[in-house]
Amino acid sequence: MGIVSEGFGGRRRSRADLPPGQYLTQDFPVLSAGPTPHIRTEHWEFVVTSESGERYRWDWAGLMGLPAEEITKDIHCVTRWSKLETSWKGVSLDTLLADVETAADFAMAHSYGGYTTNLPMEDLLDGQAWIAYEYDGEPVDPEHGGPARLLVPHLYFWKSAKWVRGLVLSDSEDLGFWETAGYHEYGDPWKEQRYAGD
Ligand SMILES: Nc1nc2c(c(=O)[nH]1)N[C@H]1C(S)=C(S)[C@@H](COP(=O)(O)O)O[C@H]1N2
Ligand SMILES: [Mo]
Repeated sequence: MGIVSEGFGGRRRSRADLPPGQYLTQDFPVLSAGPTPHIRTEHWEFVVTSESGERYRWDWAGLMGLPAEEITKDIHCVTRWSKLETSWKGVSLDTLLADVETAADFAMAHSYGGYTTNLPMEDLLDGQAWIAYEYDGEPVDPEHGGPARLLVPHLYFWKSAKWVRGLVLSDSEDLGFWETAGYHEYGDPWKEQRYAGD
């Protein structure tokens, strides 16, 4: 496999589809900062906490009852691998946040296992972010964040919190796990925002 790949849809993809400093991979690497939590869907919940402290909660049945979307997007890890046209199914954050009363500018995603990552609210809306529960037509593997992960493919993939369990909305920006460790607070792969100050 060279720098040109057919992709799943047959559309010809080229180096122009790769952000600077990235290389293409066909496999799906696993990058986890700790052990893989195994969460049964009976115990799974997703909680959005607004800046006023109001909580909005979905259990697995609630998530399954929401309109789902098929998503095909390129993903870019800050360790420099990119994978083109990955296929997911999930619920858009537009759908989940539709009835959440908030004027917050920032969100912190929290995961089972303790991982966190910060995102501007505007990057979670307008068809840019999903809670994904299928990958390639199958339930998301636990090591890839199943039963459900955040998917925010326009930012470096560390923003796509695996085993996501909630969002805490806030007027001010806090830093998550990798952002506290020196990674960029925003993480735009096209601007190569890998580390703080890039
Ligand atoms: N909860 C959690 N989410 C996480 C991570 C993690 O360590 N824990 N790693 C991040 C990083 S750095 C990347 S590149 C992607 C990797 O997802 P994958 O293992 O499915 O390839 O998950 C992101 N989300
Ligand atoms: Mo990553």
